[in-house]
Amino acid sequence: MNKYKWWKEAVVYQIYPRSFQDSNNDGIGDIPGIINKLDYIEDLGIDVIWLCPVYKSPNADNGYDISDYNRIMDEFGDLDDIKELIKKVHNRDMKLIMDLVVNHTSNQHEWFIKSKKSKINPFRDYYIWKDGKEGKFPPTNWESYFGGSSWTYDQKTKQYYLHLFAKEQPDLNWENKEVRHKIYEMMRWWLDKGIDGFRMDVINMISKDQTFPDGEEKKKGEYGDGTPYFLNGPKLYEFLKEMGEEVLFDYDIMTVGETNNFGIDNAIKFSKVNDKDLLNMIFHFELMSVDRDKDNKWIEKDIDLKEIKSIYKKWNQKLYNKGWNAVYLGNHDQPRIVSRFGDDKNYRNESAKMLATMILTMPGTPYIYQGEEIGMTNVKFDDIGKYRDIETINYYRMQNKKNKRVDEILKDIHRVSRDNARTPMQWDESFNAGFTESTPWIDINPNYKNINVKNEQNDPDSILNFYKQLIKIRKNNKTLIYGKYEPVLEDDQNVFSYFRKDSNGIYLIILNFFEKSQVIDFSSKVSCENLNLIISNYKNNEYANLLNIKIKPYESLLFKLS
Ligand code: TEU
Ligand code: CA
Repeated sequence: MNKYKWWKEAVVYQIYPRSFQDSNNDGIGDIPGIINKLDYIEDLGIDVIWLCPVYKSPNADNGYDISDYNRIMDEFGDLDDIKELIKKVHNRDMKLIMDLVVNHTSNQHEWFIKSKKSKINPFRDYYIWKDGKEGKFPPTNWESYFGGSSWTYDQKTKQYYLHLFAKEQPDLNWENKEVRHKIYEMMRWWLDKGIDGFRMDVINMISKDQTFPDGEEKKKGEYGDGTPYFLNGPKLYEFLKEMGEEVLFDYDIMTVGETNNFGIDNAIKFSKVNDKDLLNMIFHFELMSVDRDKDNKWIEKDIDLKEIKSIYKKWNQKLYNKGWNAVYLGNHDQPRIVSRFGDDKNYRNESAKMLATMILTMPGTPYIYQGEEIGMTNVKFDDIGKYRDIETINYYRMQNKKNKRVDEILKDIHRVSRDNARTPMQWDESFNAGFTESTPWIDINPNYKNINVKNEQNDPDSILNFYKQLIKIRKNNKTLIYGKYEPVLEDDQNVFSYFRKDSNGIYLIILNFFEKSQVIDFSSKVSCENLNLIISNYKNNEYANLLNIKIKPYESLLFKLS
């Protein structure tokens, strides 16, 4: 039996502070803005808020480049604001977890500023510095996640430093004991302020193969794939075990690792160390490449529902009683889920609810990204000047250099850009969607007059109200949290269906991922005397039995059987 834990029963809401609510009208969301909206979050039924980085940062990558871990970014407020936020979240019986970004810092962090000064200073070894190959090439051919080499040459000391992301995000040298212990100290400092855990940014990248080999070239003469040498590296387990012993094991907290390419065996292995909880759950990325090339996010691929099914089946069955999962479809790095996995034109309401049903009836802790609960969609800015994301802007530049047509580049950006998820939260139909009274740091999605919290609150059949109901249903039916997952109809190309089962009952979930209607006979799959429709995204009559169920476009059905 799965052990009961508060973080398994929690529903998490992710906040991207810059785009949530601007309290002082400078166009940038802030901590007091979040405090103003705590009623809204509580009312939704949320237990845990995950706050994206709010630390001091020059914002090359919107807070994922931290220049001081113990201070708050000026635009977001100060330490008193965060203390107040923690207090007010706790007063509502909710919890707050923060982003832990310790694979890299900002190049403006004092450690890096000192590190750069000379080859022989105590901070030099805090980062990863290397001589060039043959005196003129980067030490390895690894490509950075944001394009280009992952090494940047520094004129002053004539060496290269490693940055797996932007050049403004130098990678810390985790081999250095002093670095590790400074990080542990910082983590304790935050935990002692009362936060309830961490979402650990790219945590499986902290250990690099110290021989620094070249990666396989993607195309002849182009950058190489360094991931075999820094993903799940040789000392990852040792480092995280130490983090557990030095920090995590002393607190009743929640941890979620952001771990691309981790695999199920690692998810299990890292979930417990010395019988204590280490990484409670992880974000695996397998669903994030069902519509795109695994190695190049800009290359589109058709969604095959059978692939989605097999990913869930694999993770749910292998983790059962052995580990725990984080369930998400969207976040601040991904397009909006209704635009990506649903239909944001003809079936926005239905498909957003269908996806919500899936997220909230899966094993694992569900994560809702701000705006998802009102069915916010991707945005199509017609001009690159309107985009803010460093990855998007780099992509535009590089494709432009390769002479790709501007309309083609923009088409890719409309589909894939991280800014799709970063346009401001749409609170109401007033000027700038009630996000700010001045110019927002990034434009509001023009559909805000139609899609906004106020409209959703006023409509009993809204996506928002559907989320609220679903969250209640999940909380009141532990089978949906701890029950065993069993797939049905594995070969169907359009309909996703599964059971959740335990000694308290059986639930049957039916989700149509497409527009095509069909009739399916479930009566041969399970015997059942009483059939109870708990929730659906259509107004349905009662169902007498499981024979020949007609499934409408993007329909979702949650039944309890007895
Ligand atoms: O993301 C890491 C990551 O692997 C991706 O989601 C990445 O942003 C995307 O694939 C790029 O194509 C984390 C943060 O969530 C992201 O916002 C940061 O930019 C990144 O780390 C660096 O800190
Ligand atoms: Ca502000």
